[in-house]
Amino acid sequence: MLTMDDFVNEDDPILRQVAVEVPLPASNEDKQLLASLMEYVQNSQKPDIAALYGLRTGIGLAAPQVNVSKRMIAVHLKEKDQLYSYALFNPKLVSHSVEKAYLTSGEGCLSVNRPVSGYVPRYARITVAGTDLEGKPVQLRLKGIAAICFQHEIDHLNGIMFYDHINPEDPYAIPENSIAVER
Ligand code: LHY
Ligand code: NI
Repeated sequence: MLTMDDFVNEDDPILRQVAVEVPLPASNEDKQLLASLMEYVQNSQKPDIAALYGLRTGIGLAAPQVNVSKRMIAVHLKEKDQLYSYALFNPKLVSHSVEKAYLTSGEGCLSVNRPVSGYVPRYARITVAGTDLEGKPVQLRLKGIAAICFQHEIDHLNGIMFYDHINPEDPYAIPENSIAVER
């Protein structure tokens, strides 16, 4: 099982690399890693297990964060009684709205051990395609926190950190044509 010891530091150059596609059908090794990304996120949301192993709570995780530069992400979150639980190989943003969205509380990152303030402009609605652990193609239409989380994780596969999107002149400038999303 993954713990914080498996995470790279914020300054690790792997977080700035473009991760490679996972050849499909996925190898057992790649499947195991993707399953462990999901297991981490789920465990991190169980207070007893998180406390026992010192896990920082998260809703999403990408392989480069655990030192593997391959295109895999796991997202596990509940929003308005809907569960979004997806472990995907080669997730791809296939389309997005013109309208943007930002979390009013800003974003954090399991790879960043310091608070970073400011609004992170994201697309309000996205369509993501990828392949699940069983090798089945998946296509998702997302909005709200789920859309924001998927964009944050897919950014990690492209070497992009959430704070790259914050307006350096005015971190709390409301992004143009955007809606506010409460966590
Ligand atoms: N995980 C963050 C987490 O707290 C993702 C996230 C996304 C935070 C959007 C806040 C807003 O679960 C990661 O940093 N994964 O990369
Ligand atoms: Ni992150």
